[in-house]
Amino acid sequence: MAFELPALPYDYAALEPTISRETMTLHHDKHHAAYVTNLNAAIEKAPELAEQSVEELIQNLNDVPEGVRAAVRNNGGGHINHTMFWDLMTPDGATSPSGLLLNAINASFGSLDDFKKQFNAAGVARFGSGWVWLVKDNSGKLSIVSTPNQDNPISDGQTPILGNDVWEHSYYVDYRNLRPKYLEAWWTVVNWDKVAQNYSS
Ligand code: MN3
Repeated sequence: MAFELPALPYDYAALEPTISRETMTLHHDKHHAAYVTNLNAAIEKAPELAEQSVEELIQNLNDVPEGVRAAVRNNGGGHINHTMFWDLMTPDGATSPSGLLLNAINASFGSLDDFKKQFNAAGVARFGSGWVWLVKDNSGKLSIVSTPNQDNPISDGQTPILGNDVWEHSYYVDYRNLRPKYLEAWWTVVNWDKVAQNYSS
């Protein structure tokens, strides 16, 4: 019943030149793999948690025993965040949103360009390591939030439909210290079909 590292849904080099094979290999095979290994080690210390999905664990962190709570938060978060992240990128999906999703983006941010600007700005403003997210509330309204470390908005009752990883490990090989350049380039590999699916589900 241990958690498992999911395979990448495309080749390691599929997102080049935006994200290199080297970055994808390190990011998936080393970083994501370590979150899974460390999450399983934490669950071994609290076997009563073994029946829960990682989503359930992260949604109800206060129910996780204190002795393993930080490990579950960081590594369960790392597992859930990266599993979502791989699916949000593609070499060949829709390159922009349409339909209901585009309407919701326009309603919340004015335009797709304004949305991207605000999302990138939130990613740049995250001090240290973390994520920037597009989240949906219960009424379907969209907003941008940023979380530190491997925290996921589901811990705050929000539903993430898009997220970008602004830890240095996601861009340092390809963009060095230039996080804004990475955030800007990343839109070329976003899988808007998947974002639309997350929005409507
Ligand atoms: Mn990462």
